[in-house]
Amino acid sequence: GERYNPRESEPKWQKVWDEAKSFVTTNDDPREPYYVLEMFPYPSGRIHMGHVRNYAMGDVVARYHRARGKNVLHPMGWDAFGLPAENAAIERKSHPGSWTRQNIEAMKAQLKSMGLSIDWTREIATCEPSYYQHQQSMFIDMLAAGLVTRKSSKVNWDPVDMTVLANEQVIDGKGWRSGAPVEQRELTQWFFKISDFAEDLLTGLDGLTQWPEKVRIMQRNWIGKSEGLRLLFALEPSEKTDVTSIEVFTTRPDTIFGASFVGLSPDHPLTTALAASNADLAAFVAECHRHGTATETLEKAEKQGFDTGLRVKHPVIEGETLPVYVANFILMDYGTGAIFGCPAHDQRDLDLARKYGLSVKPVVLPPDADPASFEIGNEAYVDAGNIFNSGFLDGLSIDDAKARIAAHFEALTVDGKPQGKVEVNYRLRDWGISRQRYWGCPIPVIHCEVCGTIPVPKKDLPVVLPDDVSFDKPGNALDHHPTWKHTHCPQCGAAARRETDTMDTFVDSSWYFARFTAPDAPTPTVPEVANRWLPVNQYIGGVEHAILHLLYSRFFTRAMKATGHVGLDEPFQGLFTQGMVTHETYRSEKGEWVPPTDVVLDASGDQRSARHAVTGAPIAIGSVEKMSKSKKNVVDPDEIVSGYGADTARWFMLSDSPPERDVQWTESGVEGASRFQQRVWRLVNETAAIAEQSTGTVSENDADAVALRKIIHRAVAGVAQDIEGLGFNRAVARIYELTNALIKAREARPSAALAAALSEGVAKLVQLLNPMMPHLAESCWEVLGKQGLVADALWPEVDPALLVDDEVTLPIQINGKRRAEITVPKGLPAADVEALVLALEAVQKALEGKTPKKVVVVQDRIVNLVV
Ligand code: ANZ
Ligand code: ZN
Repeated sequence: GERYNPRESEPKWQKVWDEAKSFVTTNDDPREPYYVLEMFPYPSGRIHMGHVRNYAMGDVVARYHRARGKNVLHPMGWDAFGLPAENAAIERKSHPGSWTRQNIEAMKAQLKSMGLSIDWTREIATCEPSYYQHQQSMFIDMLAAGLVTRKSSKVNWDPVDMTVLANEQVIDGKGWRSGAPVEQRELTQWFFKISDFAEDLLTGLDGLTQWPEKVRIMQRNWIGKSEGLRLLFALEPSEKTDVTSIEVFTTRPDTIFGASFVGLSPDHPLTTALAASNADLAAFVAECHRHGTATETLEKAEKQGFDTGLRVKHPVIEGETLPVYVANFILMDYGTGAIFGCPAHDQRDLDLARKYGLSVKPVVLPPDADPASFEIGNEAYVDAGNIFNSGFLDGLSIDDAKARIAAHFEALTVDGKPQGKVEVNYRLRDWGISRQRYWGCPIPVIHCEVCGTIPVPKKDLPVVLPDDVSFDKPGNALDHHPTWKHTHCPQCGAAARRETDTMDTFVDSSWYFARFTAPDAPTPTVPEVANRWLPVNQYIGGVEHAILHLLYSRFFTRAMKATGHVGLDEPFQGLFTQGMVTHETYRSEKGEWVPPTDVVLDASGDQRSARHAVTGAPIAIGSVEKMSKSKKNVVDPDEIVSGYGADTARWFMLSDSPPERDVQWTESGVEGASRFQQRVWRLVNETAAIAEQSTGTVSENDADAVALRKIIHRAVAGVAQDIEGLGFNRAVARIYELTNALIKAREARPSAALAAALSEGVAKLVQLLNPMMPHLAESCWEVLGKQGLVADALWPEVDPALLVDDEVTLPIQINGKRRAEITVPKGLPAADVEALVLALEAVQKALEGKTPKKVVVVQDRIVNLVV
């Protein structure tokens, strides 16, 4: 017969689905709703293999639940604001909008060529006013609800991109895009008060049982709840300051007897006051500011301190005093911006102590350590143990000592205030959303000299980005625009200035899943509609979004609830994070990276070698790495789709590894997938011919037919179970098995009964394949002469009787020794089993003509003969 031709068939079916509106979802459909969503892409220009994997998985889930009779919502959109568009505009002297919209068109065509079951009528792009006007409207609601503030804060400033960076955008002290060393600046910024929700976001994690545990742990750590003590240290009188005490925050008050210094943040008010009359200290503080504020940066930077000359009284050791240092690793916006240092049990404190010769006194004794000889080297001891060297705390566990010392300080006073106060702290900071860039959602406020900061009235929304911008000068093109920012105060009418900051693009992606439920509504959401669809039943995306995007979305959903836009807290019921797509790397003799398309692989035995496709020059095969432009080990989805077809690419992506792990793209793997496609095609065509001739029905008595039907029904049940558990590779393995069994049955020149089972099996195979290779499945469905589209067919019914094992194999023992076995129907009466056993050749031989004294049949378990 003819080979299957995906190049012809795939566009044909895509057109059929399109015209039939097969995947258009309505909100008033009475069927049970099911919402599956893949993280929407940034329109960078082209889709990559990571997208193919992500969307192939989502499409399997969508098509499967559709076959299960659900009303499936499976939308797609574009995370379309952001810096790369501006950078591209600068490079190409074009406009970020036209660059972005062109990319969207190109990528949409690519996605369409994958045959995804997406409702394109719901497409949204976050850069369009039709989307961001609602974001502006919700910003105004959130401002009114007290969920937004404006405050001056230290920010990470990227001196090349001329913008503020979020902490996460600072990698090793450098801007994530520019690579320039990040500086600190003080700016007035807009913030979402995510920290108000710290406890709720933390406890909410307990309910997210369909999320990967590792993601929940990352979120927990990010929120960073710690219970500790605020503790006052009385200052020794000094002419340098009038201040009489320093308040620190500690989570380890049990180590107080090991304290050897008090540390202040470079931004602590006392530091600032002292620096005013101390040039060396002022220089030290300035040096600290030359580095970013990201926690990660501070952890890695060398610990530096400055001795202020001030001393505090040791709070538990009579007559002792401790020096007060300013230290670069102490943050002003955590705790109180001041600490006490216990070098023996904190690495940062130890680094500082070793550098400046401060005392290191251990107070926690590791289990089994000798108190007389235990010493700290260059590593702080941070694990469990009992307290020693600590007066009235000696012998207590860490937890008991914490409680004991907290009670001790709570009962004392310094400056007339309690010396200690138990306190809960969160590492989570408010979300700074101001960006000094053009290509983002304008923050809808107006600054009036008389009235202050006034929200833009909703009737004046959207605040649209001006199109006529120039990027000649670095910085914010909105700010440089000749007229845009000049406006009038909505309250008093005086000349006023528009806010020129735009929102962090993470805001755009914090609610798009809700907008998809009513993408054309005149309000941000239609709450009844949103509440019916949400939470997203299954969200699928990269683990790189495990913290920020997911945390921001969880916050935003709560904020939308508080402002009446949705009625729930958690946006994503099920979360799945897929692994990456990797490929071998290749290098020329000169050490340059060579793309896979230029490489010919040879194999002789176990030895693999490679040469250049054109020049024949030898090429070294390198390690397997995540596909990346820098290593040139990328495979272009377009080439695969035009060469092998979308189904082959999808199948390979799903088949080769568990979906949470990395998958290695190989030529041979893709070829295997392509061959499988042809095998299925041949089987279906051959079976269609047999089915036409065969008039037989499945007979209960045809053992081969019953056996085949069992295989078929188990595959149907198993594939369903695997897809529901997102075990796509296991589902694929089952489909391979079923295909092999069907091919074997066909080659056996089947009886009429077997032929009927075979044609049942082939039809079901096509339905199992449909979520993964939907184009092939439609073509097969057509060959089989089935009504309608397989995309609309309901998932095949499983006959439960065919799932139970109805035969058992019993071991046969003669005088306690295993001699044979027998397979019998389950529950066969003992007398029948005995007769069958005695008739067995192996048993007769072993009995040597004797008659057994006793035959014991344990039903469905074992047969014992005593001779
Ligand atoms: C004394 C001590 C002894 C500490 C010891 C630790 C170990 P978590 O648990 O993450 O909340 N700290 C407090 N405020 C700080 C700030 N603004 N910047 C930098 N470090 C600060 O961390 C709390 C601990 O980090 C606190 O407990 C304090 O050091 C330090 F053996 O106090 B600890
Ligand atoms: Zn005004």
